[in-house]
Amino acid sequence: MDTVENMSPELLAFEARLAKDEVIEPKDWMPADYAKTLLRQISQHAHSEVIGMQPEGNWVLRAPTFRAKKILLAKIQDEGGHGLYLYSAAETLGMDRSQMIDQLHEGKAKYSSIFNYPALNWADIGAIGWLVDGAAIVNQVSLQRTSFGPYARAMVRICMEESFHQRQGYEIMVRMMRGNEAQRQMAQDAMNRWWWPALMMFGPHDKDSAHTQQSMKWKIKRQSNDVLRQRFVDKTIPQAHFIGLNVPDPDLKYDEETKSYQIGEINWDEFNQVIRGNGFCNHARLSHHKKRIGKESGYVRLQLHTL
Ligand code: FAQ
Repeated sequence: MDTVENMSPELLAFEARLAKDEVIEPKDWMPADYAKTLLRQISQHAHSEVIGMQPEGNWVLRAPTFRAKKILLAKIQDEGGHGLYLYSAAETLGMDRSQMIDQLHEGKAKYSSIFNYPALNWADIGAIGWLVDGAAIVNQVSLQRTSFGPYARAMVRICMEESFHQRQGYEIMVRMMRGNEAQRQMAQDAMNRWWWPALMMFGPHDKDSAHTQQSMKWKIKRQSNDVLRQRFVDKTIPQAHFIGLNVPDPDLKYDEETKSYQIGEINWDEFNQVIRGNGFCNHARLSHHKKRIGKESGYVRLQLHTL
């Protein structure tokens, strides 16, 4: 463990900068493990944005109106853009995008568990925008203050776009809840299937989270998994109730004192299965990605060192 006596002058200066909330830039000195943690998190975030285009992409040709189709197309395009900003931010740490993609294809890098669930009906597109983008915003607003400059700046623009995405999803849910009984049932069914996986997006409980403690010391993460999950819960449940959706949690309680909801236990076995590759769509998502931009696809990838 580092003590002030055995810390190098560079490390002392780095810690002092963090303590003053200074932003760390790519050419600044940084501990190797700080860079490694950032590269892991930012590249996984980038992979999530790009893999996350798949469940929605499936619905572009099936959108119920031309307006809905245009909005969905614009949203999916934004997600691709988010992937690009994030890959660019990660590349400033010295690894090029093709290497990150190889890590994804080899199972060495993850992407968000949420994208291993299928989008079965049009209400799922509403639930993805409202719940998945809604959860992503809560996490990403916090990351706007992350200590690494390129990541923090990417988050600012991403959050603005995610906020539009969240609203387009909620609009779909509102419309379906104002529709006929079959449409209301579709919306409730989507809520039932996406609620718990959306809560899992924030990662394991703080006590079980391998990286939170160190990432918070480095100010890579500004708030813990549980704090952000609770913020999402308190923000989203009133939105569900407002349009008449039930939250599929028999243990849900409202605490008048803290003005906060207490949720039931998350199914961590399911979460672990999904991140180990055994979710409904893991195989389909990765094989589609490999087919499109894998080594054998014929897609020419730019290598940083050739630029
Ligand atoms: N899925 O110690 P922690 C979006 C892994 S963007 C899969 O707590 P950490 C926009 C974790 O990597 C959604 N794996 O980890 C959109 C670690 O494994 P590792 C993506 C997960 O990093 C919407 C292990 O478990 N957002 O949705 C998950 O401190 C619609 C231990 O966990 C981000 O990536 C999970 N849910 O905290 C796009 C945000 N949770 O790496 C298209 C940035 C945990 O050691 C359509 N990332 N793991 O092998 C973060 O804020 C953090 O990385 C957390 C996890 C909070 C996700």
